[in-house]
Amino acid sequence: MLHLLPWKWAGITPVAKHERAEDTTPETVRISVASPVYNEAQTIEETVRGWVHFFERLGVPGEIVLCNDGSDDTTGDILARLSAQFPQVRDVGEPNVNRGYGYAISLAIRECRGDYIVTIDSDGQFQLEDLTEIIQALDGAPRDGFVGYRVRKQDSFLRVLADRCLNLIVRMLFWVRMRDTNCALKMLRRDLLQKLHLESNGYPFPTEVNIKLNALGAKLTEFPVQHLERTGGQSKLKLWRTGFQMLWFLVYLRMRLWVWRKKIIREP
Ligand SMILES: Nc1nc2c(ncn2[C@@H]2O[C@H](COP(=O)(O)OP(=O)(O)OP(=O)(O)O)[C@@H](O)[C@H]2O)c(=O)[nH]1
Ligand SMILES: [Mg+2]
Repeated sequence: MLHLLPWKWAGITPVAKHERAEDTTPETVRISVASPVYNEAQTIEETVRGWVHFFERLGVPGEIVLCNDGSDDTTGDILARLSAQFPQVRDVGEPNVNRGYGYAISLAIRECRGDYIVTIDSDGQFQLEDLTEIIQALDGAPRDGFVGYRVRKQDSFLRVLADRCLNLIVRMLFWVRMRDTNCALKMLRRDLLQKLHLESNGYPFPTEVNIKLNALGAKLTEFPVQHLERTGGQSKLKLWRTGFQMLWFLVYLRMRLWVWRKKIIREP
């Protein structure tokens, strides 16, 4: 029955699992940041430098894995310069193809080597500082992960409304008790996240992660996140297109989880 659904509408292209490049600094990397980047020339330098300084200030080893897929501004050049300056910064994207938000962040996640992976947007609307206390207390309280909820989403009325409706639909359809089911900022155990079968190549990606972790019974803690206004560049999210894709994806996921619970497929 799953084959009857038009996959294209739901934006599904799972990233193939593959052998990663040789791991040269395995035990020094504790936290990896995985982030998608697309046409962010106006803000990316400040954002990445901010992340590098965040780890320096905290005294925690960290790496920053970015995936720039097909930007047609100077984002690629800026990332090349930053990677040359900071060995802990890498761009793992394919420069000539644009495959979408979810596909890009999946590629970045696949290349991470830290104990925990932080997923975050690269447009400067989220800050790693919201994770400070969690990271400082990590050894004392091992959890499967931490998922953010935006205290106040800085967006137009229509987008905030659409986000609230989505939240409600996800909570009802999937019995997810989280406050904000589509928040991009999370910190999850690497082994857990890299094993997850993730399929969305678009904006439903953060919701997919939350729904699948919830279905697997992961021990997650919610934390408050400040959502800032964009200071440069443009949003790539097209509300109607994304909304339509999201709804199709949720229909697909509902069916997939049902089939998984019946033990017809092995992973959610
Ligand atoms: N690699 C890659 N990154 C993307 C793509 N689309 C968006 N991004 C990145 O994903 C992040 C979120 O994109 P935005 O367009 O800001 O979307 P949003 O934050 O959900 O929506 P707004 O609240 O309107 O800003 C940004 O850091 C973008 O650079 C894509 O197709 N490929
Ligand atoms: Mg944004």
